[in-house]
Amino acid sequence: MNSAVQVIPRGAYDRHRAAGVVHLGLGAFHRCHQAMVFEALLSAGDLRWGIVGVGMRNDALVNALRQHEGWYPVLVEGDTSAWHWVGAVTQTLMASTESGQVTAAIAAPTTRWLTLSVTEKAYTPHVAALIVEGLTARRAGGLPGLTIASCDNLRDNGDCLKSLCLQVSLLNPAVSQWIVEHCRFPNSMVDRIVPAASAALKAKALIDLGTHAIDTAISTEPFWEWVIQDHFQDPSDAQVLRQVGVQVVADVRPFEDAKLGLLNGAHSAIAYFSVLAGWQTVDAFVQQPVACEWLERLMFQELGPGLIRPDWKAYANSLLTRFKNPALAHKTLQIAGDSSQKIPQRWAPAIGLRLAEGAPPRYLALASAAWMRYLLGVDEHGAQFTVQDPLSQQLQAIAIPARGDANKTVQSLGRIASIWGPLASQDEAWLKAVTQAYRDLETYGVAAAMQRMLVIDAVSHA
Ligand code: CS2
Repeated sequence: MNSAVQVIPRGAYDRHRAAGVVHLGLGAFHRCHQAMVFEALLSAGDLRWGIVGVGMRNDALVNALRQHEGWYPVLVEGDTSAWHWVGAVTQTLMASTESGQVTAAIAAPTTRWLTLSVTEKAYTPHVAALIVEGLTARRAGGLPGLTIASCDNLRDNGDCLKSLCLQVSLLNPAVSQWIVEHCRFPNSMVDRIVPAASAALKAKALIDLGTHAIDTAISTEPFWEWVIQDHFQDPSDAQVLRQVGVQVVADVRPFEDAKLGLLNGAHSAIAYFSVLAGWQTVDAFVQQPVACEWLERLMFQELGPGLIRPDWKAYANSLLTRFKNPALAHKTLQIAGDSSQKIPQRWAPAIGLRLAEGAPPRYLALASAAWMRYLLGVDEHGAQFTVQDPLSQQLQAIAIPARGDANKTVQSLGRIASIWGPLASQDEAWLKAVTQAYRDLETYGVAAAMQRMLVIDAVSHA
């Protein structure tokens, strides 16, 4: 078929011999991030990075991948576009029906790494139990421990996973001790924007590659970053990963804080405003001069200062460029999901920092008010949408009866300490700023409330 889009040929490595990694969570992000890093290692001849991909929820995807023996195409879209075939996922399993095989895969002699991208809300004893079952079998088989790497947007994601596994193994102290002695849980920062596959992408896959590519195609941006703590069960992996562009560092914190605050923090703000205003994609938000200027202020005045990633300003500028990539068509409603799990990671630290300096952050107050307004599940034009969140029922049961009452809304939603942190949820000046912001949103609407804020700032700095 004729196509202007380049198609990179498939890697020529022996997939039947490729093994070494079990990955939990076969979502779009994993397939465009870590799996492509491991694909590079496999293509360079190191066969220890073949992946047993475990679908945690999406059985349809697992079935689709199976039909193509795990192969799937990734469209990398920037100034130029190219399809890359990825074959690193050599085997697929479903956690729901094949947990015994998952345990066996974790306990296989060839397995060296166990990785996860299961989203923030899935860090539960249930997932840890699956891991610990596999590790118990490894120990019983006299096998070495594993590097167990979380690839989710959580602060201290490796430490968090480790403590969850140790909690679950408490009843079996010998296993607990074995995990501590033999396994390593590096913290990491992962970054690549990967929207859910759209109908438009499926159409491109059909035209460029043929029908067999439709169900598994996925697209992403050229940029990616994986910064991981130098803390591996096999220390020589550090050098191996560096060869394909992974940054292996002693301390991930500066990178993690910058990414969660600037990228994810900005994303969440973009998402709630956009869902309310009816802007469907991230690029639709940043293409508007007022919204883009407002976002820059949020990033440079409130989310950025205090970060210790040395190049955070350059990173913030590069994010604005990434957000403008129109090819991604990254849906704002998708990003808005799971807000109760995301806000504590993304906004709460910056709010706390600014409050400690003595002034409630005004841009974050408007974003927080937008989140509260978003929980009503209806946009500024009266169109309804679904609030996807593990706590949606509880949150909407607070938000909906308080509709139209800014004070009641903020006094109830703003005091949830698990979302805002113990300080902000008790800080009267902050709650007052959010209440005022909520009134502004109700009175003027999203676009005019942003513009008003910019004008007031310009006048007060004149
Ligand atoms: C986004 C992230 O959906 C979201 O909440 O903020 O998935 C974001 O695209 C990635 O973390 C980028 O690395």
